[in-house]
Amino acid sequence: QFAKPEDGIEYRQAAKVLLASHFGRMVPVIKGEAPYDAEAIKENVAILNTLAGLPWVAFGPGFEGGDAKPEVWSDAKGFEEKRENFKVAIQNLSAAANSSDLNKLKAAFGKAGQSCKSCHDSYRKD
Ligand code: ASC
Repeated sequence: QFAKPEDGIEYRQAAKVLLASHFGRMVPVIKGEAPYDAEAIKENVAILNTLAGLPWVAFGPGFEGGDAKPEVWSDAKGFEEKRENFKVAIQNLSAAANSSDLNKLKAAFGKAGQSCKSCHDSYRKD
């Protein structure tokens, strides 16, 4: 899958760049600074849904390094819990987007952002 660990690290970082872009671009809508286009949000969240599954294959054994703390590997169970929490948060965000209800979207968006931050606080070097 990856010829060398650096390729995996580059892959997971690239996936995170895209995740951050597709997550962050919804902020103006969440803040009420841009109009809520339910169809555009649905399309964007569908992309997020796909992206959200990508980084993890490159966090397995042998992919230590990059911005990841050693705890990703020494506390693999804790990291897996964060990953599961994120998966659920993105599923809930998809459901909220598909409901076309801005208030549901705002709530689910906030929880997804907390999930990102909670994992970064524990497992990413600052
Ligand atoms: C982002 C991004 C994160 C999360 C986090 C939410 O857009 O890049 O890591 O949101 O900041 O609190």
